[in-house]
Amino acid sequence: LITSVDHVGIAVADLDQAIAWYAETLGLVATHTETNEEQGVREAMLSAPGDSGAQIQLLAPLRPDSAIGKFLDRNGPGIQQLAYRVTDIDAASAALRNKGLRLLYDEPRRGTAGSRINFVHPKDAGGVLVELVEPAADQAH
Ligand code: CMX
Repeated sequence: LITSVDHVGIAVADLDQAIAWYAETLGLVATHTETNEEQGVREAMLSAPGDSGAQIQLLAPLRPDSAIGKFLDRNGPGIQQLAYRVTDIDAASAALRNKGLRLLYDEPRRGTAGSRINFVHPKDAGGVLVELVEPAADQAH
């Protein structure tokens, strides 16, 4: 059901500072930025120039009581999630539920660039917050 690693999500306090650090230090380019009110984040997707593989997602909180706000409070900046790409998130969610894993949402919600997302609770996935991403039809590659 999983086709690839889609992205690794990193919590940051200041999105613009982090984008600049990744560009100047590692040469990664921000290909997409957006605000997701429901998730309480401002986010950016970064890639190495010309690379169509897994991306780095920088996540900055819109509010202190958001998932990223709480993560920063507890841990400081760092890796917050690992996201796997799936072709059918409804089937993937059902398969994992059948194995006894807790999915955080009853139904997928809206993620980056119109994708559909859900999460496996980190306590059911070896301490890793696992995101499932079904890209929007026009974004799949
Ligand atoms: N990675 C690994 N473990 C984590 C974690 C993370 N990101 N976040 C919390 N935990 C651990 C905590 O350390 C804690 O462990 P202990 O009990 O051993 O101390 C436990 O999980 C807490 O679990 P909880 O009380 O059920 O939940 P929290 O209030 O800490 O929230 C979570 C955690 C995953 C439910 C919440 O962050 C969430 O709903 N995440 C999904 C949404 C999200 O992350 N959105 C931002 C990204 C948006 C996007 O990708 O587009």
